[in-house]
Amino acid sequence: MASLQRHPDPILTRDDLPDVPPRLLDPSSVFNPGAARFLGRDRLLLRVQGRSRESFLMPARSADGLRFEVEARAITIDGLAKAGERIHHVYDPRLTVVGDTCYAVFAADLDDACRLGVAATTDFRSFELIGLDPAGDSRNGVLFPEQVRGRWLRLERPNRTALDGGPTSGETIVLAESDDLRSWRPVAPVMSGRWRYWDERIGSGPPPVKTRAGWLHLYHGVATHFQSANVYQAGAVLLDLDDPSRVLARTWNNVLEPRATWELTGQVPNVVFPSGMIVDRVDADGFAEPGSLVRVYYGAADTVVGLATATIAELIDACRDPEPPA
Ligand code: BMA
Repeated sequence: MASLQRHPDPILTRDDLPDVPPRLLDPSSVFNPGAARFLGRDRLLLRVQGRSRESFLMPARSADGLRFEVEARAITIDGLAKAGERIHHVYDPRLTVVGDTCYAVFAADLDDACRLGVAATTDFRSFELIGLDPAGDSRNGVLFPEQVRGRWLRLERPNRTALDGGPTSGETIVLAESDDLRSWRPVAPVMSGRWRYWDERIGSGPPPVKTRAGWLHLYHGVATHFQSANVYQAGAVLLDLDDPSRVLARTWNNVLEPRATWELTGQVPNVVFPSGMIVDRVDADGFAEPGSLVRVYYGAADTVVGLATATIAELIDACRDPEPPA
């Protein structure tokens, strides 16, 4: 069975974080990073929680995709303070590089809803707000790396339910489109959770990667049927290149589940939450090469950052694992 292979230890823990006074002194946790290869380096945009339990975004960079140096600063998104909303946290950014721009789609917690925002950077130092959704309640927004039929596309997951004792969640990933990255219209539902199996509630992981077999997309699934815990796992799906609302194949088994001690215990136990994915080799037409290594960065137990690897071909094979006959 094809699955992701975890690096034995977390690649980042709170011990790797420099202090950033005054809000991030001796921070609590680092998890759910956005990831991209940008300006010649592998880069992460980390979710870091201070002792106030506020979330901040800290950049990190690496020459080998394994050892990351965290910069001693939290980024600010220019224009966000003027967006007219009281925002408590900005978190779980997903990074997409288009040309010389790196876009971050992030979640912003307001008093009574979570909104998605899009910010852009060309130097990974200053980030500028392009737009914050004026309405709605969604998380796990991911931008496709190219326009399809002249429109920007993203996947997102409307929040419709509250997990038992946990955060709001949802069971459907939706495709949305935009002309300007500011206002978004829903196009069609893409996929739903599978009740009683590993992915009852679902949400997008890293942005989709273009392969000749379709858009390869990792997502998280939450099993909610255990007495006292929600178990967050990772799976994969292939979406049609021309119509990404069409699912071509979907993993029946998860490809990564909490097993290491640092995935099973922490701030929120039993969580692997894939949020970044870097593909080593892309061909001249922009398709990920089947033999290419894929590095998946994920939050573990909402406490540390893990790394898991596979090849593109292995992940595509995992999507095609047949569902057992009824
Ligand atoms: C989700 C999000 C993530 C978090 C996960 C597990 O709903 O809030 O940020 O990592 O729950 O707690």
